[in-house]
Order: sequence, then structure tokens, then C-alpha cells
Amino acid sequence: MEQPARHAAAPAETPLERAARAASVIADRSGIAHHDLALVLGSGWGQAADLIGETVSEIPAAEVPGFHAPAVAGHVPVMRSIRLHDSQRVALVLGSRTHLYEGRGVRAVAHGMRTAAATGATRVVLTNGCGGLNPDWAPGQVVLIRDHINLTATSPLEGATFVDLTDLYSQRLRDLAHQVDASLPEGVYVQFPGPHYETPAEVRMAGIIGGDLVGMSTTLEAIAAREAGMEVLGLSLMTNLAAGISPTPLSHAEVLEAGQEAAPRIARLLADIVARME
Ligand code: 8IG
Repeated sequence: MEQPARHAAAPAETPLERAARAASVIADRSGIAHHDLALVLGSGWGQAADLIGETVSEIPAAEVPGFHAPAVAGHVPVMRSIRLHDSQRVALVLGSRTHLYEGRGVRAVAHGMRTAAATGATRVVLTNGCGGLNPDWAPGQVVLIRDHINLTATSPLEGATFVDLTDLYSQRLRDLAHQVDASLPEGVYVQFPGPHYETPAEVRMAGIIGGDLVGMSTTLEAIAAREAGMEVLGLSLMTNLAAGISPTPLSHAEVLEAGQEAAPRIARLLADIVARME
């Protein structure tokens, strides 16, 4: 009798298996078997977690399979389960994300969305800090993402997965955000790979092809969220005019200052929007 193939590689874990494993760790650690919605808090948005409800559980991100401590200073390395005010609904709040520029690959970028869906979430709010092309917008402006242009030259989907992205950024959820603040402008978010900011020529190109905002996140997550069957709302905090739009070079200090100034106001806005998300 031949020996079994002791040297055969273990079958690789698929992205869905890894997400299911992460979701079961979250369920065990939080005691919450089912989450209803998910939020990703990008640059500037961290304070919202305290306003949307009562935190029932906090888990260091690095202790959940497939998640890592954040690469960006100021992002919060925990995921929280938050019971919304006056509601039985529970939100999974990811205080940080994996960016494509970290070099962990696109599976790592999409993992948060696949995990959120595996915990039961059917809607996700993706937030970010970004640069803006519209000279009428001042730093601190919140913009609803109406659509995106993915300039990363990659997709979070693998194989013959032909997912429709018409209305990727849900009209229903944008309408609901407008009920909270009718003055919120909408824009097209252009994701560059980063981590460098754009050149002025790249920013001009982004405008010519229809972009209003430039950033380094969100589009790959939105696509993965849609594949996983979630409804997506995208909210951008414009912290700076994009390179070449502003007469002065981009300053990280200015970006941080705009974020800090905006933080309490946008936290309130996000909490009010989430409260309406049935
Ligand atoms: I905050 O101007 C922030 N993130 N790509 N460009 C890109 N990402 C950003 C920017 C910006 N500002």
C-alpha cells in the first residue's frame, strides 16, 4: 500500500473560506451572531464610531484572520460591534482598512468586505479622506460618491465573475444621505494606486476622464462589496485640493488639520445617516 501524498500542498484557503473563518472569530469574540451593516472608517472619520450607538465588543484587528494592524497613523486598529441607538441592529465598524499600496495584494484589500458580508451585513458605508478637483470645494467638504473610476489596473474579483456595477453606489442610500443633508454634493471618485500623491498632469487627466475626487482606496472594496451582495454608500472627506489645483504643494500637515477640524461635524453626519439605514 502506498503512503498517502504526505508532501502534497494543503489546499489553499479561498478568499470566501478566509472570510468565513474571520466572521466566525468575530461572532465568537463579540457574542454577536449576526451583523446588519458595516462601516469602514477612513481618514478623518474615526470619531463617528462613538456617536452611532453602544459598543458591545472591540476586537484588535490583528487578532482576526486576514486582518492586520493598520499602515496609516491615525487609523484605529480595532473592529467594533456597535448596537445602533434605538434599534436592534448591529454594525460592524472597521476602524482601518488594508490599502493596495501596502503590497498585501488585492485579496487583502477585499477581505474586510467579504468578512462583513459573512457576518450578515447587507449594507456597507465606505468612507475615506481624499483630494478634490472642484475649486469650489474647500477642505473639509464631504462629497457623496456617485460613481468611480478604478485606475489601479486590478480587480478584487477572480475568475469569470462578471459583476454589474451600474448603480454601484446605491441611489437609495444616496437619497437617504440627502435627507440628512440636502446640500451634500456628489462626485466621481478616482482611485490611484498610491502611495504617492498624483502629479498635476495626472490630476488634470482625472478631471478630463470625469473625476471629481482622487484617492487611494474605496473602489476595490466597493466592487468586492457588490460581488458579496451588499448595498454600498460611499462618503469622501475632501481634505485637500488635488495637486496642481491648489496653488501650493500638498502638505500632510494641512491634510491632518482639515481632517481634525472636520471630524466632529462629519462624525455627526455619518451617525445621522446610519440611523436612517433600515
Ligand atoms: I487625505 O490628493 C488624501 N488622500 N490619491 N490624492 C490621493 N489620495 C489622497 C489625497 C490626494 N488626499
